[in-house]
Parts: sequence; structure tokens; C-alpha cells
Amino acid sequence: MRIQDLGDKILKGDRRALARAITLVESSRQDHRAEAAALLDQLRAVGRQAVRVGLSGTPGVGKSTFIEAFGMMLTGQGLRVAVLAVDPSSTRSGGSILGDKTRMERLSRDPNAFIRPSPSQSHLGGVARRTREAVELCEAAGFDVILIETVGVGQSETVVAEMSDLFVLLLAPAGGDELQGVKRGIMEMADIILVNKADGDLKPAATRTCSDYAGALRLLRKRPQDPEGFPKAMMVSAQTEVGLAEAWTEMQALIDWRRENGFWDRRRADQALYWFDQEVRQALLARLETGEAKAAMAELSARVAAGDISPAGAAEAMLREHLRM
Ligand SMILES: Nc1nc2c(ncn2[C@@H]2O[C@H](COP(=O)(O)OP(=O)(O)OP(=O)(O)O)[C@@H](O)[C@H]2O)c(=O)[nH]1
Ligand SMILES: [Mg+2]
Repeated sequence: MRIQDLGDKILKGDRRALARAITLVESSRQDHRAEAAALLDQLRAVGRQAVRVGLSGTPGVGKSTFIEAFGMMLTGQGLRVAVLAVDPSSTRSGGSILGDKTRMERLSRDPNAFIRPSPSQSHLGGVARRTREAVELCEAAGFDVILIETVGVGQSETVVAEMSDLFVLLLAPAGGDELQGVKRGIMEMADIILVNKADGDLKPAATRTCSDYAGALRLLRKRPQDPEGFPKAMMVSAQTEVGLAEAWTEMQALIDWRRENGFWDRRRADQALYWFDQEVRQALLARLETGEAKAAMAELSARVAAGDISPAGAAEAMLREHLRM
């Protein structure tokens, strides 16, 4: 199929075309990369935008349960919802959502929902690019809301936050009276903190945890992209579906404010710059991984170790002679 035709089908909302296109952007074959670039350019020119919601939380906090319930609520309102994932663990085969499709049983059968597991790639940089491009494809296919999930275990939160309009951190009620070990950097990325499992026996702990985090958020430096009252901590129960409508109302309020005040466009522009920078850095590092570069490094390393050449001199030689910079 010609790329142009594939693009036209995506714009009409054809799900099989969308799935095919995502497979195309996930491929690292050189000719596929070129086709993917042409496709993305064609679609970008149309300029459709969805609300991209990043969602992070530690294993077991209830991400899958939340996405299923929240996604069903949105499709119930007539919205089209896509679910993508960034899986930081390269060892897990197929990505976390794959096994989850069974857990997100209702949502995966919903004609207004589209669920796609994380691409299985060896490093986060590759996963980031492919997910980012899948997000663009879903936007072109006319989805209204794109949920991008990641399990919170380090760098992947940054990756997801940098491709989302809104970053939601899902937390579980804390057992004792101390805050969970949420890193400050992660807290600073959050637009909305949702304390999940605010039901049954866990309700009192959830209430305490929520007010602890509300307090912690107030101590953070005020960000220009936030209206009064944000970032915000709220309680939800993905299981009993309590608080989900309120959470969506708050998300929309934040989005509307950012749109009206120019922060929506600015964030997307900043993110494009961030990814441009990342792509350049990764491409530079990749040049060190070629056979020729590795051989040159080994040879220069031996000379540095023997004291024949200084580390700085060797580096300069490496860059000039072998990387042509
Ligand atoms: N009580 C209660 N339990 C919940 C709630 N949401 C999820 N759970 C339970 O918490 C457990 C983990 O839920 P998942 O949705 O699989 O959590 P997850 O964050 O997707 O976990 P990973 O995919 O392993 O990272 C399951 O046993 C859920 O039934 C909730 O709102 N209340
Ligand atoms: Mg899960």
C-alpha cells in the first residue's frame, strides 16, 4: 500500500491502518524509517490534536484498573480513547499492556478504544521515539484522549511526561504516616496526583495520604503553567469508580486554562525541542557503536593506557579522524 493511502485511511479513523502504521514506526529498517517519516509529515500537516495524558505509578498501584475504568467512563461520554505504554524493562516480552489486555477486558472490546502495548525495544530511547510516533498516529486517527502508561521505576516517567500534555501520578494509600518514597523530581513533574484505592478499609489511609501529598505539593515552587490550586492531589477508587469523573473534570479545567493562556502550545513546542535534543544526542552516541568506531576506541585506549597519548589528545583524535567531527 502506498504511504499516502495509508495516511488517508488513518485520517478516516481506520483502525487496521492505524495498527499497520504503528508497526511501521516501530520498525528500525532503514526503508521503513523513511516511509514512517513521510507518513508522519503527511499527518502532521493536518494538525489534529488529542489530549495526551501521561500516567505513572509503581507496580500494583492500580494503573491497569484505573485505565480500564477511566477509559470506559470517557468512551461512555462519546470520546475515543487510545492507550499506549512505555515499558522501561526491555526484558519483559511484549510490554506490560499486552498481558493487560486481558485485564482491560471491557476496554479492549470497546469500539471507541484502542490499546497498543509498548514496543519491545532494547533501550528507552528507542521506545520513547516509537511511542511518541504512535501518539501522533493516534491523534491523526481522531482519538480524543491518549493515555500513555508507564510503570514508575526511574527514567521512564520523564519520557512519558515529556510526551504528555498532562502528567498524572497514581499513588497507593501509605501504610504508616510517612510519605512514600516518591522522588522529588517525580513530584515536580506531576500535574495531578491521584491516591487510588480510596475504598473500604483503605479509605482512612487514602485520606491521610492524600492530605500529606496535598501539603507536599503546596511546598513545591509555583510553576507558571499552573492556575491556582494546581498541582492537585485527589482521591479515587479505580475499583469502585469513585472520583473518576471529578478527576476528569479537574484535568479538563487544567487543560482549558493552559490552552487559554498559551501554555498548551508552549509545552508542546518545548517538548519538540527536548526530543530534538535527545535525538541528536542519541544519534551521536550511536556513532560510537559502529564496528569501525569500536575498533578505533580500542586502539586509542591501548595507547592511552600505555601513556603514549593523553586522554584529551586521544579523544580529539577519535572525534576528528574516526567520527569526522
Ligand atoms: N481496593 C482497591 N484495589 C484496587 C484498586 N485498583 C486496583 N486495585 C487492585 O490492585 C491490584 C493491582 O492492580 P493493577 O491495576 O493490576 O495495578 P498496576 O498498577 O496496573 O500493576 P502493574 O501492571 O503490575 O504495574 C489488583 O489486585 C487490583 O484489583 C482500587 O481502586 N481499590
Ligand atoms: Mg498494569
